[in-house]
This record gives sequence, structure tokens and C-alpha cells, in this order.
Amino acid sequence: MSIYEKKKVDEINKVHKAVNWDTEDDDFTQAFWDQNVKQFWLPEEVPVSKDIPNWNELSEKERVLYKRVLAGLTLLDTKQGNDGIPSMMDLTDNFQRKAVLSFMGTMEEIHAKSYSNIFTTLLSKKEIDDLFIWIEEEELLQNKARIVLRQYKNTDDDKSLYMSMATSVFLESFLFYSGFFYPLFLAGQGKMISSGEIISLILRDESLHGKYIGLLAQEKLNSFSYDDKNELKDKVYELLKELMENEEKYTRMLYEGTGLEEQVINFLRYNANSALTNLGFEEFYKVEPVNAIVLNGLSTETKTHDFFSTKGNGYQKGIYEELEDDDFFFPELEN
Ligand code: MN3
Ligand code: MN3
Repeated sequence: MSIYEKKKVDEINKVHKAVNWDTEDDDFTQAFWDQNVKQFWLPEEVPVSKDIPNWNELSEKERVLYKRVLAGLTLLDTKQGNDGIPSMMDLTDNFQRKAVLSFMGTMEEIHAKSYSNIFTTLLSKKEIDDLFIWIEEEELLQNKARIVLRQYKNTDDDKSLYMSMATSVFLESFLFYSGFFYPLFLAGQGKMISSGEIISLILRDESLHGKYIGLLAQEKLNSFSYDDKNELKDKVYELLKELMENEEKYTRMLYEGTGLEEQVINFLRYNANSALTNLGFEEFYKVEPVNAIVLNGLSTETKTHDFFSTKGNGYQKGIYEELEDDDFFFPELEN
């Protein structure tokens, strides 16, 4: 019997435990479970068809940009649901944490499907088919997926688990934002508001995911020796630079001719800094003030905006509580 087979047999024959929510296994996981569940939503409850008149008024160039940013986001959410979350769940022993990750994984599939709801509402079957071919053929988008997958597919020990958590935080708190920029930019001007609401709901989820996985990553990092910590921190910054280099090229390609390129790249850097903060690291990029229209759409947790009520008959189901930074202050994790 090979070592691998022996391990599998041991795994099957050991004493099996069940998830027990009666006591908190740590100081933050149950709070994140509650918040994740409260935020649950479905794209079918957002009236995307209201965007049709507006969609028809956009120029061809605007429509191409819009559908391509959403297509890129679809690929990322697909990979996050199918590879990112499972890779971290696999090496996480704690059942409460596994449950939170599993719920997040389900939301990734809902995010991925919500873009399809928008496509199905606004595009012909031929346009949708062409768009999914574009995903496969767009080299910078594929390269982004490869960089992320290279890590997710090699998660087999504590160090690689840490690196997958860092990759996940970069994906959710930074890589998504080249795509989020344009729908937020239009929605902030009263265009494509229902689709913009879907983006706001996704963004709110990603903000929560980035914080949770960031906390798991910080805890994991603290378990390593001084030298290992430094080695991993260097790897995180290397990964960030590699992702940013690709992301800038991707952004210039997508937004070419719009005049928005520099603003989107600035927005990427702003969000890359947020990702670093989630990981417990200092900010790395110098940023200019973010476009006010976009920033307004971004703030799902720092101010009392009311995107559910200001945008007509939008999403109304469920219980919404604004997140505040205090909700995510865990002194025991501070260094
Ligand atoms: Mn997602
Ligand atoms: Mn997510």
C-alpha cells in the first residue's frame, strides 16, 4: 500500500467529529457566519430588464467595454468558486471555518451566475457565445487566471495554504476592481442602475470575504518562524507585483480610448492597498484621490449610503445592516 493509500485509509478509519456551533472556536468566525448569511442575495431579485432602454442608448464601444468587464469578472468568480475556496477549505481543519468558507464558495457561484443574468437580459445568444469565446482567447485575462490557479492548484501544506489565502485576498480585494470600475462609473451617473446594484451586492460580499480570509491569513502567518514569515512576506509582494503588472496591461487593453485608463489603474492601486491592509501589511502604492463617482459606489461599509432605496425598485429582500470597521476589529489578532 502506498503512503497515499495508507493516509486515505487512516482518514476513513479515524474517529469522526461533527461541527459543533455551541461554543465559538475563535473570536470572529461566528460573527462572519452571521454577516455572510445576512447578506445573502439572488440576482433574480434585481430587475435587470429595467436597464434595457439604457443599454440601447449606450454606444457600441461602451457596450463592448461593459460586457467584457463583466466577462472577466465571470471568469474570476468561476475560479474562486471552483478552485480558490475549495483549496483553502481542504487544508482548513476547523469545521466552523470550513462552513464559512463553504458559504462564501456558494456566493461565488451566485456571483458568477449573476453576470449571466445580465448577459441573458441584455445580449443575444450569439453575442453571449462570442463573449465566452473572448474569455478563452483574451491572453491577459487567461494569464491572470493562470497566475491565480498556479497557487490554488498547489495548496498542499501550511506555507502554500498561506499563499493561497493571500492570493484569494488579492483576487477579491484587488483584481475584481478593474471590472467593478466601469459599472460603478456608469451607475454613479444614473446609467445601468440595476446591473450596478448587482455589482454593489457582489462588491459587498467580496469586501467581507477579503476581510475574513485576510484574518485567517494573518493568524496563519503568525504561526511561522521569523525567517519563514519574512520569506512568505517577500513572496506575497512578488505575487502582488506580478498581478499588478498583468492587471495594468489588462486595464489598458480593456479601457483603451475611453480616457479612463489612468483612473482605473489608480483605482487598482487603491484597492491593492486595501488588500494589503486585509493581510496585515502596510500600504505599498501611492494613490491619487479615487474618482468620486466610483468611490461613492464603492463605499458599502464606511458611510450611510442607501443604494437600495435611491435606485428605485431595486433589491428589497433580506435584512441589511451596514458594516462598520468596528465590526471587524479583533484585538487578539493585532500584532
Ligand atoms: Mn465573488
Ligand atoms: Mn468572494
